[in-house]
Amino acid sequence: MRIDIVGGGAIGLLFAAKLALAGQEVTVWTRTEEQARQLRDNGITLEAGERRQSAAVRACCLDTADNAAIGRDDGSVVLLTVKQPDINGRLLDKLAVLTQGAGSLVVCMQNGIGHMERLSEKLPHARLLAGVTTDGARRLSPGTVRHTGAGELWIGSAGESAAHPSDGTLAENRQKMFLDKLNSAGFRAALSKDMDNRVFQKLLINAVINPLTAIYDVQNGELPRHPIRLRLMRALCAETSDVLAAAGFKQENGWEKVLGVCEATSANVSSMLSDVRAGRETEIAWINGGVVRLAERHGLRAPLNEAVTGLVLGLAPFSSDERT
Ligand code: KPL
Repeated sequence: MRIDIVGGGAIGLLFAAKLALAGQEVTVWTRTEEQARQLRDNGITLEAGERRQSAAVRACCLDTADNAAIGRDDGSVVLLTVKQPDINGRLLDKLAVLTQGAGSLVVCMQNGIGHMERLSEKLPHARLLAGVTTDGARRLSPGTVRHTGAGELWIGSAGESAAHPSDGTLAENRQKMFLDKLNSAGFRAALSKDMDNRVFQKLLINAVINPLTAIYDVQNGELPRHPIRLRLMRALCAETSDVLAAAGFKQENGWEKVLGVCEATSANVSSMLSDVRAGRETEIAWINGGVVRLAERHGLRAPLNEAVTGLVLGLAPFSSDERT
């Protein structure tokens, strides 16, 4: 079974390295030629605790590879690890080629909501699954990743893709085989029949922690340590929970879970704060922007989600024209 990992960020490198070390044939599809060349030449260095291992992988730049090199007639298992802003028309066209073979499977690991609909429109032939992981990883360089915490991976159908027609047995067999391979590679991976709730639960956590850590420029653990920040966290959590409840999300102890993640990932710089610090586009439009759109669909308003969306968009670096 061929495994294609799309995206050379922390999660992409972590999965690629561990699967390759377990003997799987893995191809990493990167955004830049430079990273693909480095991965081909030196492999991926995986750090975990005091241990450093090197994993050999195939690597190619997805944007510049020609379609003949991308297509897999025998179908593919794709782990889509790129961030939301990278799911653009060009990437969707390339994914359509990568998954053209019968029984292709795409596991989507993004934060936020809205992307599964776009992917299912463009990839009607592939089986789309949502993936939610609590494994922690930090990319130290384009070829080095640190596994910062072992977690769990849940995969399964979600949203409109839950009703997505598939070719049944072939894709389902691949799904089972893929889970086996993930578990043999040391991940704790399982199939979930409750993915919508898992996706919404992750959305609630990201909708509170990500924008506020980015706005206040603090690590996850520092966020609740200040009384005013704590008040804002609680208010954003309550508003988001109400929207998710209106959308049918069964929730239990949402607030406690948000605080638990702050504690468990206390030394983390959230993905949104890292994007803001690096001047990259953030996932705000799919996290809090996604909550605002969901609220509208259910006749509600979500003013705090709107406010943090505006503030994080305002943190985008000025273009050189605006600076002068
Ligand atoms: O998923 C995360 C992120 O940073 O995107 C959390 C859970 C907030 C951990 O940092």
